[in-house]
Amino acid sequence: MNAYLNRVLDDVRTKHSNEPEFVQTVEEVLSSLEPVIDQHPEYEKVDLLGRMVEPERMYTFRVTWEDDNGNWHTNTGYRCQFNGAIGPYKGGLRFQKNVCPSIIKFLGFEQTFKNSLTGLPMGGGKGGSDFDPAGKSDAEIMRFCQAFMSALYRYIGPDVDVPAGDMGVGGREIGFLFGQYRRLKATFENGVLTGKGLSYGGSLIRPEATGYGAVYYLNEVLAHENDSIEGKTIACAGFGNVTWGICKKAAELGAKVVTLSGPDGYIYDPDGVVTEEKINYLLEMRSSGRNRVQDYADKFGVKFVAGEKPYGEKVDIVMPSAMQNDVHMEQAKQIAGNGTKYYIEVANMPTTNDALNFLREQPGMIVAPSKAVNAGGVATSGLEMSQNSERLSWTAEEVDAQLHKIMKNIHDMSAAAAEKYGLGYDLVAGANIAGFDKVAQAMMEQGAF
Ligand code: 2IT
Repeated sequence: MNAYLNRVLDDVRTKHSNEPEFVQTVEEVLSSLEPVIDQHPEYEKVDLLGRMVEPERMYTFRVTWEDDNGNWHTNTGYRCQFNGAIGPYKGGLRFQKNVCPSIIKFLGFEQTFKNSLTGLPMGGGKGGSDFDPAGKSDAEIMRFCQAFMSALYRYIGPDVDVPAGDMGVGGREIGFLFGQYRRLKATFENGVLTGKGLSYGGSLIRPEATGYGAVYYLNEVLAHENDSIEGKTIACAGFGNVTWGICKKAAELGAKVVTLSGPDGYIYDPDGVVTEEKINYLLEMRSSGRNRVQDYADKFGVKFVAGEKPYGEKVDIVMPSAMQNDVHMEQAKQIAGNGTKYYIEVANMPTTNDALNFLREQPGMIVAPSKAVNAGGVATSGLEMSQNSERLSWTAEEVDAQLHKIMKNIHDMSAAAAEKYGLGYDLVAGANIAGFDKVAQAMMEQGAF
């Protein structure tokens, strides 16, 4: 690798040795950029990469809340405003026990490139808290969200930073967060958050968007291979909002998702998660707060495998849609051994770097990166922001048509960027290069920041 890239990477490894997820994503992205850096010696002069791996700013704040028994708890809240060169910071909030600076920064870094790929004017940001939503009552969730927003509201705004949901933050939480923002600011600035309910400025299709977008992207890959989605079997992981959207769109197009997973294990449903009853049951499992995928197996009488991941099942397409680093070398070898042709990442950074490189080297296997595949979620958040600023709402058909166009464009731009640098049909490198190009250009034109 080029000397400047190596220097930046070494600095990141040293400086962030206690932040493994952040180092991992920087290594993954920078490893694609060599041909670009070689062609742009001016980037080294202004230390463009050194700037890109340093968040513009990052807030850490105390969040104190009271549980239903009158006991008080203290959590840490974060908001990382990673890169604002092409638009207001934009990205989700994650509420999960393991949230820490490394996870927030890896997500913020990924988000910068992802948002750039959408073609919409959104910078990269991410936030959240080490609050564990499991087993909390609605009233506890409300009090936590209010306390969280009481600290966050001064750092965000429709033209400043626009948070949304991520793991542990859905429509219910966004409602409470927006209510508190409105109370504190005494203005109706609904463009400050996305993923809102329809009654106060949410967008149709936003709940479905990440999953639908992933399937639209998959369809572009299949078309490139003169293949079709009809009759294909898909292994998904997780059973959250994203997996739900994939099941729905895949079923509509004649494919079937045959696996789901949870912290307790995975299920295999040979008939597929295809009926309305099964697909809706995912929402029930989520809102029950039990966080168990075995409930699906019990209800529909299918196989449940305790403590295992679904990647050993033989399928046509693997779409890891649960969380970061779900697929290690062991799972990657199973996937390759099964002769799976399409490895379509969905969750943010679901694959360790060694596993990802292994899969990319498999002859005939096509690997698509999460920052491109899951970008339909944030893209539709961008469409929600447009509707809020226009003070009107688009129909589901209008939003879906835009989403579809954006996903096709992301695929085509990534393929073209890889092609331009002689890398062939390399969607991983192509997404990194295409996402980087726009942010780099904006930073260069804006001078030192
Ligand atoms: O990872 C992501 O792109 C999200 N959690 C959605 C972010 C957004 O602003 O809609």
